[in-house]
Amino acid sequence: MSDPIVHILNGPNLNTLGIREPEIYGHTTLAQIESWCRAAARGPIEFHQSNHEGNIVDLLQAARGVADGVIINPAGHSFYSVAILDALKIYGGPIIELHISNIHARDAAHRNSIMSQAATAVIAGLGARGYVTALGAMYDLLEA
Ligand code: DHK
Repeated sequence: MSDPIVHILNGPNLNTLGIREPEIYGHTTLAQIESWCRAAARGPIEFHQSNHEGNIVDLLQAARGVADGVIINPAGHSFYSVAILDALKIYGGPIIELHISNIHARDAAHRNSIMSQAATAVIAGLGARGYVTALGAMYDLLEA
């Protein structure tokens, strides 16, 4: 696929990366992550962050038929949002669920993502560089 379009969506509190719990999330800001993704992009990308569940649902609905693939860090929504899970199922294309931290090694509140039911693949624990890994993996999926 030439010039694949990838949308990268970020959930609540990821706008505070760089200052929030750096021992878990590191010191990289979301703006730095976006610039890494833009530098690694092989086609158009959209990069969004919202603290509001409904906005994430709107962004997923807008991605349907437009984005060839979606990378999503649902953040705190990962563990309970049936609305976002449903929107992921409606989207219809490949989805990479991304977490900066290794959620599987965390406390009970941050361990069991319901989003994985709708994800094509899950990346967790690679830190902020996981976004660039996810973008490369998305291009691999789209070319397969
Ligand atoms: C980010 C969050 O905000 C948490 O709620 C998730 C995820 C983990 C991350 O590792 O990127 O549990």
